[in-house]
Amino acid sequence: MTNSQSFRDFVQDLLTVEDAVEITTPVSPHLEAAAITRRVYETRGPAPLFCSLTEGETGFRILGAPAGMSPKAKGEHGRLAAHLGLDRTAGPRQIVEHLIRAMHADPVPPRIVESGPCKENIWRGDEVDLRKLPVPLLHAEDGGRYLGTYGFHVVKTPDASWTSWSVGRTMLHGPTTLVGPAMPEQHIGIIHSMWRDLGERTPWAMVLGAPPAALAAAGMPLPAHVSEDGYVGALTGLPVDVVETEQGGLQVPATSEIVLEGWISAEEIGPEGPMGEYHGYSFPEGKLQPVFHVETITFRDEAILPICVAGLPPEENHTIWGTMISAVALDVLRRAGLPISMAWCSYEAATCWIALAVDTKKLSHRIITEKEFVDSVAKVLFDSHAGWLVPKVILIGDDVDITDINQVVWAMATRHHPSTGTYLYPESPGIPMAPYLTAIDHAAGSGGKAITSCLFPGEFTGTSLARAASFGTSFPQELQEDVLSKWTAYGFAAD
Ligand SMILES: Cc1cc2nc3c(=O)[nH]c(=O)nc-3n(C[C@H](O)[C@H](O)[C@H](O)COP(=O)(O)O)c2cc1C
Ligand SMILES: [Mn+2]
Repeated sequence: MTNSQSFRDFVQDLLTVEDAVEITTPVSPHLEAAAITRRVYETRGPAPLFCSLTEGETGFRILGAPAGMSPKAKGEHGRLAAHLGLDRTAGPRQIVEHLIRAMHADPVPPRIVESGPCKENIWRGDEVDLRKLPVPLLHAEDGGRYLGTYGFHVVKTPDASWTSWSVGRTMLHGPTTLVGPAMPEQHIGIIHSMWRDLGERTPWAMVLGAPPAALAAAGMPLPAHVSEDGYVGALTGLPVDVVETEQGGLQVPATSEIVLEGWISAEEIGPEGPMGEYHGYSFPEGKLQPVFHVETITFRDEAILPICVAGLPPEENHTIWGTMISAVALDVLRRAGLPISMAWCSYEAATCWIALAVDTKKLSHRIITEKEFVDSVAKVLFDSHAGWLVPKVILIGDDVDITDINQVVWAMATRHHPSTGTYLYPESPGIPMAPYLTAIDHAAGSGGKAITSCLFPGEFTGTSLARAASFGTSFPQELQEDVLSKWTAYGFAAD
């Protein structure tokens, strides 16, 4: 078992490398844990493990910022890399290619085992009361307390051919009920409607404190009918050990911290939200969403509930969701034969834009206008499950490192032609969450998409005259090396 396969091992390892801190001071799940977690994201502090909570039954713990960013010296993407079984030093390119490799490998289906730590404690019948868990209030303006912000839904098609694991939020609705989104474009929505069409409720489980690789895959827009469990096996190289739910019919990872078992009502809806969200805002209105009924709760001893306190980047909607979208989008574009060498949802852009690096050498070998090229990117990306999630696309020549936000800003300011470089796709359907959408957009189900080209005209013909003026490009290699070797001798501090 490695850190990517067990949340408990993952947390232990974070503590060992001092990228998590055990907090024994009593902390309230009512805003205090979230306020600390928010400050941790914003200061790149170690993930807080709250060991003494003032609400909920004793013994439960909370981990904040499970995939928050770390300081450079500790590996900026270390927590994310650890989710995926990579070394903490792995950077965006290594992470994205690792995710893509597993998409092309044969799925490794999960292995059903007899029992596991998630069965150490079982609440059934009258014992089931979600308020016994430390359900946090995450922002003062939220419409309720959120139990599920870093867990995934488990549902299966009626013919059992497709198991879907997907990250989605759930808010406390009653002692044994939750409410949360199940959008028709997301796989939980598709499967929920299959059961509804049969006139049945949807058998459902929610896993909190899942194997980190499983959580990441559940936040990844893999295509419909692809079971995330088999993808996780391919990603980690080992089948996920799963146990049968107490109610039967679904399987959940054996090492999970907390498992909720029940069903989604075919008809019933309840008020959900508002909640501070991934784009960085909170709006005053909630929505009516499906009701999830919890009939059984199983959990590990000293169970740890992970939480994401959504809002200004970077939090897990950016580090996990944004990275997973980047990998799937890059794979879709490459498979279509487009000259795209990297895709990156800049964390700073709150998963509202994706930058694409264009292989300008390959581009120059095609006889194609900018409009034709941009349209071909739009066609491939906007028709994909991943493309639905991100409304804005930026195309930049691959001399720019699109994972460096400073370089992206420089390219947008200096390469984008203000009168000809923006291409609009107003009819393209997209996620209805974008903060700028109007009531008319919501009614139409499309807020539109845009592609911003930062490609120089000469990059289509191999005749671009622009050369970056910088340390790395304006001096002979030999001189650069000489300067670097004498850097401290000049009197500067080492990098
Ligand atoms: C921390 C986090 C929270 C998320 N919350 C939601 C959510 O509440 N609703 C939603 O539709 N997607 C949410 N997502 C994104 C989905 O998990 C993602 O789009 C995934 O692809 C959905 O699974 P599916 O492709 O199997 O439908 C979240 C992702 C992360 C990482
Ligand atoms: Mn899916």
